[in-house]
Amino acid sequence: MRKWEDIPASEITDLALFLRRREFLRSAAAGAAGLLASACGSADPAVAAAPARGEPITGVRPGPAAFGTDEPPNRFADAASYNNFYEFGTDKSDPAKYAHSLRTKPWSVAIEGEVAKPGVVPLETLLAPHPLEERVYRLRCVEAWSMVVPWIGFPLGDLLARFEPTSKAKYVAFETLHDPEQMPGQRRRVLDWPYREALRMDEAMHPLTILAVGMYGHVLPNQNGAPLRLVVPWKYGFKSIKSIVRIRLRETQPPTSWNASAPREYGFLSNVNPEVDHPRWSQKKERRLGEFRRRPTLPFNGYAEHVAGLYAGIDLRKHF
Ligand SMILES: Nc1nc2c(c(=O)[nH]1)N[C@H]1C(S)=C(S)[C@@H](COP(=O)(O)O)O[C@H]1N2
Ligand SMILES: [Mo]
Repeated sequence: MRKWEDIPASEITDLALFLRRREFLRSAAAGAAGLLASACGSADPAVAAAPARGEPITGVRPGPAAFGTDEPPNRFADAASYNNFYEFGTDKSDPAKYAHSLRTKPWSVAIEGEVAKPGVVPLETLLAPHPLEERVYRLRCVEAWSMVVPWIGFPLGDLLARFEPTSKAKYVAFETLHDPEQMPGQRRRVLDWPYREALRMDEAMHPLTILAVGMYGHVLPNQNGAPLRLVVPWKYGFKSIKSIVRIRLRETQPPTSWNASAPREYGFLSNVNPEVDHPRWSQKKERRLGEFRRRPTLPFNGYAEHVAGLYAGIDLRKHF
């Protein structure tokens, strides 16, 4: 057997992570047991239990082979317990603890603005015509961590086409639910609620852009944006808006939450770009969840062959 001091540092860090994970799982299990044992009393509902999976989704077909990746997906438990969802708090562990207060049934989405057929549509009706696909995408957060997730969803463009965008539709704006009762983080004005995001029409119609309803074969956990979220894999994670209740097609560029709150730090396009630093940190490298070694960040998060053409002739340092 190898002696402890012969193990290279890189393996020790992985081992340390592994052991800490074991410890975490054990305390989570103990927490869950405690919750059962004391029907009422001191049990802390915010105990970080292992994240639960939603209902299984069946009949999902694989997405286009060209968009696939050989990289192994992150663990479900990591993707569902390290989240940005400020409506439930600003800590990465807050959404998994608190997002249970979001009621995702019933759910409707308003489709409005520059469309021939606007309407407020129940989620079931909205989803009905769209075959679900699995799309294994990298998502790169602006805070320099990344993950690989098998999403279940369908192209946003297919949905928009049904509502018949007018010739004036140049942008698509999205809004998250605004309800401080269900989303306690909205009681603090860390952002100007509701959370808003937007895409140019050509970005929205691009086949890489999807609306997701599930991940890892199951309905999305609330903390990952149930029941309906955007996934735009070549842009920084904050463009992938969660728990969408409104989609508005517009002629002019819509305001977006992060751009409005810190325009020097977050541009409208927000394409993943290792050459353009965030004013407070570099964007050259990223850390995949569950790993310690940092890896280089790729232009357009590795999707350049599919989307670089959308930005031909645009100065991407100026339009970051
Ligand atoms: N409504 C809403 N959507 C949001 C956010 C948020 O705070 N509120 N955070 C964004 C950010 S910064 C990231 S990195 C991704 C994280 O998605 P994930 O938790 O599924 O990994 O969600 C994005 N969508
Ligand atoms: Mo992010």
